[in-house]
Amino acid sequence: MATLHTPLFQRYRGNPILTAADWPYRVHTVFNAGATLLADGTTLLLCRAEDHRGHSHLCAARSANGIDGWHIDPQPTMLPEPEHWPEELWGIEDPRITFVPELGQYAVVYTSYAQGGPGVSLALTSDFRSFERYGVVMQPEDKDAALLPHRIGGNWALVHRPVGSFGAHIWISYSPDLRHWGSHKPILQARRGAWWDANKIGLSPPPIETAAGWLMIYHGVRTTPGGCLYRLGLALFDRDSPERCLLRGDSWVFGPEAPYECLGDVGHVVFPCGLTIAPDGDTLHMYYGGADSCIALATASIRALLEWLYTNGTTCE
Ligand code: BMA
Repeated sequence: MATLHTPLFQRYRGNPILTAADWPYRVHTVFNAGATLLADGTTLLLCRAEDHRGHSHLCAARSANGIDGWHIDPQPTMLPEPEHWPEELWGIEDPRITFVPELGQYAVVYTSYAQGGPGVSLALTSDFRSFERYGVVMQPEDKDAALLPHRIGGNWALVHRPVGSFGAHIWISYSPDLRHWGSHKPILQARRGAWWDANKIGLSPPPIETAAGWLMIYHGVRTTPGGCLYRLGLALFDRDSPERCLLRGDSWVFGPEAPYECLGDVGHVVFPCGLTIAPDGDTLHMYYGGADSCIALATASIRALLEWLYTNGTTCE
């Protein structure tokens, strides 16, 4: 029986690291930030900022150590542009960042939200100041998406979470050009019944490429009479065929416990969209939204996460 509440992730003592009170302009909340390391080692967070209409935009915060001393853009970094991109009418949310060496650019994959529901949009940037939008790459209802950093068998690969009568499971799709997507395959299913990840699952940060395969931190949602609980679990996918799930943990590895994770606009939510890996190649900094109201940091060892999966994981059906 796997251990619950393992100390695989350590919360930073100074959490939350960023809140609306830190913002140089008026916002209601900041949460669910994408993350990356820039070439000079600076940590960049692309934060979801919600205004007082309830609409979100993205704002960059930069820090030398990824912990404190954040320099936040004085104005929104990426605003919805519904005049050109109608799918962004109600905002842009939950970015995941992937550096793509072949393009020499960062891919930002985010949720665009309008009357049709949430969909997945993609933009490329080299500086997080200007963005080349590709528009909707997965039509509604779909979200929780990230691009893998290199082609797989000649095609780009996008992990995402469509929702339909078939459920809310994690899928992968492929494209020759980042615009035309196909070969859609479900890769990880929400469980049913009395499981922590019974009702919906979705990719959290972009999958981590390791020698053992793609390590995925995913969120699982359990609907309860008191509301939804968002927790995190682990799964491992084949490095050459990322649609092949190798192992999945039965228990969650991180869940809402701290006050800033339990109290806020949406309580009992931990929701990471980004992580960075330290120069040691093992220590990851996971940035997550707490209760849809702040940005917090937890650290973990990739080696320890993999060891945990080997010990506690079960093979995927
Ligand atoms: C999900 C997403 C996240 C949010 C979470 C909890 O569906 O919309 O942005 O953090 O719900 O409210």
